Amino acid sequence: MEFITYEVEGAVGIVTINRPKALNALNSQVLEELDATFKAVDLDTVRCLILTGAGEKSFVAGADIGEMSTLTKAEGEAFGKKGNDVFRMIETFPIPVIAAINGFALGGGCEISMSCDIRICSDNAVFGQPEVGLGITPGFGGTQRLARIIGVGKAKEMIYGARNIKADEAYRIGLVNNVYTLEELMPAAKKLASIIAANAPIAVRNCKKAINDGLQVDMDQAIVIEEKLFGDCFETEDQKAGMGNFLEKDKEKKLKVVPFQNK
Ligand code: DAK
Repeated sequence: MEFITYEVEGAVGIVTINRPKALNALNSQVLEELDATFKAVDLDTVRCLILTGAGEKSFVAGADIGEMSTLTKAEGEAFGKKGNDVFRMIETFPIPVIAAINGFALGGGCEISMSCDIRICSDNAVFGQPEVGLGITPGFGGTQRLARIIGVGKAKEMIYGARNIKADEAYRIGLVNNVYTLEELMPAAKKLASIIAANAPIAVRNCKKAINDGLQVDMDQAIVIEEKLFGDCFETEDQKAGMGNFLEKDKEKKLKVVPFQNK
């Protein structure tokens, strides 16, 4: 791997896009390495991932403009598909992914953060979809995910106007869950990831699936999705241990930690 580093701390995996000379811009190689990194995550031991960028200036400054500038229509579609496949893989990844946004999150950078489950950022972060200023539409799901996260009106204002926003506004409109200083960002991300990782892993996975899948369908179908995923939990040791501990009034006992087993 030239542009991605991956470290594991306990049950938390940290994926870092490491191309700081280009502000971690996403070229084809970065996308391919991201794909390979996620596919290699050991899901028996890792329960939550953090995605961040190297350096103190940029999370991801977008898709690589140099690489995109010479694309033909067919190549543009292929590049878009490559990105979309990776972003969708992150969005539907079995375990939660936290974006720790340490600076610029523009274009594809804003888009990859929106493929993650939860976004937190440093106070120097800048978000935006500058594509219309470059003569293109957002191509990695920006038109779709931004509207779903912050609402249609705000998303249209940002996208049509190519208007960047700072961390405080991103927090105000719900694009990020919290803002930290740059020094506090990774410790906060790790703390959040550890809290998630300490909970029953199958239940957490099923929550992610229920929320994501349920949002794609109407409420009648959504609650059926939830019912099935809820039912699945009753085949797990965590459900028996978790409820047993409550009934035994043993508040000190932690949930029994069992390695996740695919059904
Ligand atoms: N691509 C390639 N290189 C980039 C880059 C990018 N997006 N952003 C920055 N760099 C490089 C710069 O070229 C520079 O390289 P050197 O000149 O040193 O070799 C280095 O990073 C440092 O950047 P600056 O010198 O510009 O640093 P500043 O602090 O002055 O400015 C900046 C920081 C983030 C404001 C500025 O770099 C900037 O405006 N960057 C571009 C931001 C941007 O427009 N991002 C959106 C890209 S468009 C699609 C698929 C995908 C997409 C669209 C369609 N389909 C297939 C339909 C996605 C589109 C995008 O993401």
